[in-house]
Amino acid sequence: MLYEKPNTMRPLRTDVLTMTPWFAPIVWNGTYNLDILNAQFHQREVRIGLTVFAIKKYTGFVQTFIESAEKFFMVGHKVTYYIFTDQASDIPAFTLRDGRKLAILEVPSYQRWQDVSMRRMEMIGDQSRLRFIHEVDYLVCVDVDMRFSDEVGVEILSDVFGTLHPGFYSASREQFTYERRAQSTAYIPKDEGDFYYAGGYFGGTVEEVYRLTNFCHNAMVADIEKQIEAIWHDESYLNKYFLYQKPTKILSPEYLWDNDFEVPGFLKRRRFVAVPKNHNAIRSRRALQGVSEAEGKFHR
Ligand code: 4GW
Ligand code: MN
Repeated sequence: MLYEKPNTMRPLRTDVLTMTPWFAPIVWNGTYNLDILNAQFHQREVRIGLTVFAIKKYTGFVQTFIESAEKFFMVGHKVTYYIFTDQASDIPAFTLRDGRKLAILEVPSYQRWQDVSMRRMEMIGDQSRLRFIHEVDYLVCVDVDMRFSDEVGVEILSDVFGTLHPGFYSASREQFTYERRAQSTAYIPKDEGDFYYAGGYFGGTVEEVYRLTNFCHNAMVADIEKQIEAIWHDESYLNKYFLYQKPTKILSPEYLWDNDFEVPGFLKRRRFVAVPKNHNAIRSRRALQGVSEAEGKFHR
């Protein structure tokens, strides 16, 4: 394999943070060589599971999601799509590339959308233990109201990874919408926190995803007993987990973007973007100083 020698005296990106203070890479275009990484992951014959939930009306997002993933997600690797749904008959049939499979997991629906969102943690945890551990090496767990619009490959894989929320990559600690009530298990004090991670994109080895989802689900159940629900649901518990169990890799907003946002110069690629949906009255917009209305919108 031929490629340019890394140059000790020349950083590949100087406009963005590419490494956390705990030495976890932050994945930006231009910081890695995909050919080298592909060779490493092919050598290990790595199998990747991609989980999404399509409950109630969200079955309508599945077709675009899968078709775009076939073009851009982990091309050339072994992939299994795991679609959790309450209406298996609404999931269309797909012709997949070689080495790729699709499994439908029938799960209950919840009346409140907050529960639909939060219970993902419990269901991913359960299936990690029962099924995923026997079938794949890594899991990538994402929202379904999205489409892939550029390559997403093995550069994202690591023991446990999170993704910078596109509305908060430049926000201050005080602006992060962590849970601020001390009674909640998701509580994060004003003077703590590294990044604001998105609820809709995390992953890692099956074992690490089990630990993460199990923590978030247990924290949520503990809160239910105290009759409190964290402000941004599963996202709040995920942010609490990552505060003390720091991710080993972090994906830049290239991996989770909303085309309603103005595209900043440092964002060289938009690999996975929100599919526009009606933000109706059910979805309260958060009021946030310093963060634009478009960015607030990202949070229902
Ligand atoms: C408001 O009426 C709703 S419905 C908010 C979320 C709903 C929902 C979410 C749903 O009815 N069915 C469903 O499968 N979901 C799953 O939860 C789906 O995978 C979705 O991507 C994920 C998170 O919800 P969301 O994408 O609407 O959240 P945001 O607006 O933060 O992207
Ligand atoms: Mn979403």
